[in-house]
Amino acid sequence: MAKAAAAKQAKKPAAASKQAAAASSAGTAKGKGTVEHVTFHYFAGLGRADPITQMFEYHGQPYTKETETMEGWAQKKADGQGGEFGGGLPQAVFTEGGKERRLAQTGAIMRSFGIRFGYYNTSDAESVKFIDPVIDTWSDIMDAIGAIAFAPADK
Ligand SMILES: N[C@@H](CCC(=O)N[C@@H](CS)C(=O)NCC(=O)O)C(=O)O
Repeated sequence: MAKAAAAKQAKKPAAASKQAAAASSAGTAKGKGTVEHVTFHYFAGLGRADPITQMFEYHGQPYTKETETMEGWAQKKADGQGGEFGGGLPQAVFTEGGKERRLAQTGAIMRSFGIRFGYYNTSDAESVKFIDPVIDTWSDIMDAIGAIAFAPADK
């Protein structure tokens, strides 16, 4: 019995170090997984760009915010520069492996960089359960505010 308890005790450090290894392989070290530079486009103010800015600041992702005006963005969209996924802002642009990458949709941008930085474990269903509702609720709030802010004057 004492032998079994001792064996169980001896196993504990191994389990603890396995856990620590798993945590470190999740890659939450600041600065890990960054790309050289991200330019994200959004209007003046924080709005949908707020969580992206916070994540980049916290993790140390070099970035520049390119402020768009309503008129300027409408013109870019008319000129076919609105991106392929809906045309709304924010959009994040960066170069990787010599190729320009453009991401649209707040949730997709957050998840994409969250995976790169190690904050979103794609093989753990709990990531979806605990992280996505925060992002999606934020988007819902922005949709509600946007419906008021961009409502036609007669509404
Ligand atoms: N589902 C999109 C919505 C994007 C969106 O509607 N953004 C607004 C600003 S908050 C916008 O760009 N409006 C102008 C447009 O759609 O061109 C997201 O979450 O990124």
